[in-house]
Amino acid sequence: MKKILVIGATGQIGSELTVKLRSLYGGDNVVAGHIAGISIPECLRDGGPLEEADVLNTKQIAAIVDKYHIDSIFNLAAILSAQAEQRPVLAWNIQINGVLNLLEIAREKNCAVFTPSSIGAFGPSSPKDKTPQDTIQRPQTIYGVSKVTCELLSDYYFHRFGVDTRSVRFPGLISYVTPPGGGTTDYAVDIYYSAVKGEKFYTPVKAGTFMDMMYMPDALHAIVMLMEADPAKLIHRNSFNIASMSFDPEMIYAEIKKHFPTFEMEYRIDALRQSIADSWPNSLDDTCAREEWGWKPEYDLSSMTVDMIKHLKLKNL
Ligand code: AKB
Repeated sequence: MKKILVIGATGQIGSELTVKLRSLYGGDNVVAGHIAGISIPECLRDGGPLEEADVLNTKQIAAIVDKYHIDSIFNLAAILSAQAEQRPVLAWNIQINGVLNLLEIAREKNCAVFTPSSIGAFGPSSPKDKTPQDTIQRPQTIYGVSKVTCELLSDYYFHRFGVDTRSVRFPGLISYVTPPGGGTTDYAVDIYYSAVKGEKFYTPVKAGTFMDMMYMPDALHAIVMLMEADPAKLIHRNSFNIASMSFDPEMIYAEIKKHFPTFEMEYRIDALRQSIADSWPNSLDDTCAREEWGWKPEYDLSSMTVDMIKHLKLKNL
C-alpha cells in the first residue's frame, strides 16, 4: 500500500486528487498537505491526516515524510500562468525551488515524485497542431520556463540518482468542484458557472483560440494510471503529453447553448491571457502516453458539458 503526501491539497487538482487517492489507498495512507492560513475545503477535513506542508520549507516536508513513512509525493503546488506573469519570483520559487526541495527529499528518503507540467511548457516556436511529445520547448512565459525547468530537473534526478519521477503535461482542467485561479484556460470553467447562473458570459480570449482542455475525472485518472504504471514500459517520464479535447470559445459556447438556448456570450479580450494562449499549442499529440502506459480519456466536449451542468445545477449557485 502506498503512503502518500499530497502537496497543494487545497487547490483545484489537489482537493479532488486527495479524495480520489484516499478512496483508492485508504484515508490514513494519504496526507493532505496545505499552506498555513488557507481555508480547508470540507472534503479534506475528515477522512485522513492533514498537515501544514509548505513546498518551500524542506524541514517541514522532510518531517512529514518521516512521520508517515511517505513513499510517494504528489506535488500540486503551483502558480498558474496568468498569475505567474504578475508574480514571477513567487512562481519561480514555488515551481523550481519548491520542486528542487522535494526532489532532494525524495533522493534522501527514497520517494516517488509526481509534479504536473503543462501545455504551457511549449512556446511559439513549438509545432502548433498535434504538438509532438519531443519537440522544441522555448516558452515565453515564466510559467512555461518554470515548467520546462521542472521537467528537466525531474529527468535529471531520475537519470542521475534513480528518483522515480513521473509527470504529465496537463491541458486546461475543467471541474465543478474547486475553481482554478489565475490560469489562461480558466474561462472554460467560468463559462459553465455563468450559464448555470443564467448570466451573460464575457470570454477573455478570441474566437479561433484553440487550446487543449480536459475534464477533471480524466486528469485524476491519468495521474493514478501513470503513478501505477510499470516503470519498465516508460520510455518518457518528464513529462508525457496527454490530451482529450481541443476547442475555442465558439465551440464550448455552442455546446452549452444546446442546454441553455438563451445563454449569451460576448468577447472582452484580456490582452495577457490572449498573448499566453497564442503562444501555446492548439492541440497535443499524446501517442507516447497511449503506447507507454495505456492513457485513454473518457470525456469529450459533449459528455463533459452534460456532466458539468448536471453537477453545477445541484450546487444551487
Ligand atoms: C493555466 O491556464 O495556466 C493552466 C495550464 C494550462 O497549465 N490551466
